[in-house]
Amino acid sequence: MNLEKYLSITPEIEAAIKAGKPVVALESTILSHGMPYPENMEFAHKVEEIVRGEGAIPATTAIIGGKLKVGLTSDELDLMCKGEGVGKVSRRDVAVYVASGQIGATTVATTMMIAAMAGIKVFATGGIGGVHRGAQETMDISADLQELAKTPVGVVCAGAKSLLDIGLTLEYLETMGVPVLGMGTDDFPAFYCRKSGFGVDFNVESPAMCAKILKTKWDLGLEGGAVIANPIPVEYELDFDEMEAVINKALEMAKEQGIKGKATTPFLLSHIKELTKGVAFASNVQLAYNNARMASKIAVELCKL
Ligand code: PSU
Ligand code: MN
Repeated sequence: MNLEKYLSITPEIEAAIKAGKPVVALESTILSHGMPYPENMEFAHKVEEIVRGEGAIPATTAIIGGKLKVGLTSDELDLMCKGEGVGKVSRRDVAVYVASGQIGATTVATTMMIAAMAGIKVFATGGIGGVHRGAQETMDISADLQELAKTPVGVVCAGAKSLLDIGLTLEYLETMGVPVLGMGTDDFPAFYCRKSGFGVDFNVESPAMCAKILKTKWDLGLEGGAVIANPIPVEYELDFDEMEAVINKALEMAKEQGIKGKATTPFLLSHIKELTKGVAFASNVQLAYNNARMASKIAVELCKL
């Protein structure tokens, strides 16, 4: 490995990692491909402020100028939000983007990879990718799940959107040995909704306990990360049946238009936003803030162990 050549960590983040201070990774696909411009600008900056408010340091990741970036300048954040010419980079795309100097937004999978290379153990996002509905035929299973099985980062999310097959996603995670922890909940959340109808493996009562579980897992030499499912705050929750109808409509449109592969998730997300007239976007922002807060608390606790 020749990481130094490719990994570019801001001095602030590098110093924090060396000193054992809490750092929280944040992804950029949620900015470039998951949220509309210019509304995503406020989000990108505020989510970093929230992490700082909890006593941790934010580390948004991206691929820019042939480097795996850990920590973005304000201009770089804006570039990712504009999203012009910014590709969506999962594990298979990383070397191509670095070698060719193209600008890439990092998904959950690639943010985990880069975080692990830098020595960051906790990452906050909105929702993870998973097994898509109909995967029995399409084999569309997000690379996020394989990454969770092999890369040692705890991923704080609001569960997964029910545009995925949540039952199969949880089965896949079980097979790959990935713990699914619910923060104060027995239910695996469905992004906009606090409950998906499926359970988590363990209800974890506090960030301290969550940190202890992560530390123990890695002390034992168990590879991979964990899904840390943090339900959307009640006041921002949307109605499950209404969202189900919207998601089904978006899935129908994707099928009609022959949308496939890596375009699927961004297509569905943008149509869900249109179909809900922005209400879903407001919830999306709030659940991501909530996850950033929780991830920071867990990172702070992890540093005490
Ligand atoms: N789910 C969301 N919002 C997102 C994503 C997923 O609700 O922005 C993004 C994340 O970056 C995730 C990626 O890692 O989509 C998964 O894409 P795919 O299904 O192509 O692996
Ligand atoms: Mn896919």
